[in-house]
Amino acid sequence: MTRHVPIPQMLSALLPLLLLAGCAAPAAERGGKATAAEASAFLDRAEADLSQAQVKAERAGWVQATYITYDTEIIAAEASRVHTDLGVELATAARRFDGLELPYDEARKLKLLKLALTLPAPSNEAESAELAQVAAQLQSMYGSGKYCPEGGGCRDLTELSRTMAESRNPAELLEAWRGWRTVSPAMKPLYERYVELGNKGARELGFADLGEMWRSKYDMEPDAFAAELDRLWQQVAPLYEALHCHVRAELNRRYGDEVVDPAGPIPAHLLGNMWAQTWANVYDLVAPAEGGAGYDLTELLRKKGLDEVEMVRYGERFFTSLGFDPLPETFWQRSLFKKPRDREVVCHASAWDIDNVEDLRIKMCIEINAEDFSTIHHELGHNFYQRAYNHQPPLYRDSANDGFHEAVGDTIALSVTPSYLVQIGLLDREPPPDSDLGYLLRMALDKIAFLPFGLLVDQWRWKVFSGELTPAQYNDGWWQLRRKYQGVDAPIPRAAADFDPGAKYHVPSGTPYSRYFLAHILQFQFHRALCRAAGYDGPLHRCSIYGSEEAGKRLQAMLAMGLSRPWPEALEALTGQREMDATAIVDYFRPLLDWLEEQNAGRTCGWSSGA
Ligand code: X8Z
Ligand code: ZN
Repeated sequence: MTRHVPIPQMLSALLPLLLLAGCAAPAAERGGKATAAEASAFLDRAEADLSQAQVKAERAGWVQATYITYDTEIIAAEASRVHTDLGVELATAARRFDGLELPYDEARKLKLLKLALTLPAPSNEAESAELAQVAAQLQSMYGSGKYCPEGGGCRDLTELSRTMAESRNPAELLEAWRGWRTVSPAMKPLYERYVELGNKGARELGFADLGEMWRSKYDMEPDAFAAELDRLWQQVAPLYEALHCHVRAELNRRYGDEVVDPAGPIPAHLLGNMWAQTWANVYDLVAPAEGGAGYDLTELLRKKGLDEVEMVRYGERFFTSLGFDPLPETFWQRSLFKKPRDREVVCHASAWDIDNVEDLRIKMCIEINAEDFSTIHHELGHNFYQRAYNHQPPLYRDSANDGFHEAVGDTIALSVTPSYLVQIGLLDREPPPDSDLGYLLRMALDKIAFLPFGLLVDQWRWKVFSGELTPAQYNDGWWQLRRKYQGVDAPIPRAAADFDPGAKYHVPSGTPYSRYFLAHILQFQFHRALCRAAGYDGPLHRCSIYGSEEAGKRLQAMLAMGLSRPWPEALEALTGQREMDATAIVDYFRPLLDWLEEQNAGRTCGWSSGA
């Protein structure tokens, strides 16, 4: 390898090997067969060095994300480069133990080491530095992006999202939708480079492309993982199609044939969300005529006069009610809860574990509404998971698979039921049983509506990484998938120079997305199992595990495993099942499906994807 390796780093990687061999070069270095003892020493050192580089990259990343400037971007890129280079170095070095009979942990850790990076850099020094810079720049461009119409009055994503959620004026909605998409075309050349260099890095590590590397992280063959996603999607697609049909019909009633084709895809600007990924903000337009949900959580939070920190306290108390320790004082001191007025930050919510032990934080521009109340639980789920596995060796300090990490906080949020809200004093009395339908419909507008979006973001990226979509086809390919899976279309013509995928955080930030699809299946599986552990046997949508130590113990046991065992074992520890299974989400929404089918009788359902 021609790449420069910092001398202290190289020495520290070799030191245990030298010591083990009594100062003679180790067998592998002498051209002999590597030994299990050498593998173990190599891993110890790799874990220590990687952790150190990771902590530095996390700190620099935190500062960049909470204070976007020319300098913080460079500092973060440099720290990330050092961490990535070390990761690539170690993944390559780990190959020398290929084929060696090893104890379980050594074999698993070597495998994890080869898969650990999300964005592997090429071994060429200049290319690695360029990739780190491109990645940091994309992140900044998204975070500081603004729509600035002629005549002044720039609006950022928070403001534009408010319009998307609240306005019922198609022209206003269209402007906000289109406006946010003026930010991303400038990302396109950078993204092309990101794809080229990321692919090169993945190929050097032995993968066909970066997409194959991402699909290889699930304790199964990459093709089997893609098939697994398809299988799960087939289980839930009828539910989505029924919801789509009802929502389209009601939007058509509201906006007319001019705006909503009663038999075609739904225009993407009418669904209450910038990406049409969740639709709960248009609940009032599609709600049952009688027996609505009976309360509005946003209103309750505002009436109570809660501030951002108090919202997070509610989330923490849910976890402590299950037996988890409260968050450390530093969480409250170091987190970012509120959008600063005087500097640019990446507002997209995230949870951090800066030192891989207990320096836990969230970064979120909290708004006082039901959506953010739920997102707070989502983020805290990450933090409680991180703390539960912090006793594991560094390479095991992660979730069983990335879908598990995304599912934990959402699982808890499923327990934020009306009866729970009564228990904690946010709601005066429980709504009558006939409000269940409204409650379920609102949940479906979040959870069911999300599923095809959760699937398609990586379907698009896999095609981009494999070269099936060329840069000239990036945007068209995106909309083909949006039509095919979501039955949603762009409200106005799009051009090849547009880069609509770049208007979604996870594309410029390089965050894999299949994890959220998995999480939306898994959270219902977790919820069902935890409700049973809590001794509950009524309808799943009314179950809250609040205060159940039994459920808490079950959850803690799985979280504490981290990544030490293949995910089916972690799943089994919590649910008794070894397979991801969409029957739980289908069971949860069963009463709604019956109602949707009644509503849809006589309606034309489905859409032509026009691919
Ligand atoms: O990005 C997130 C979290 C942080 S991991 C806020 N989510 C996805 C999104 O916003 O697109 C949660 C659900 C899907
Ligand atoms: Zn998350």
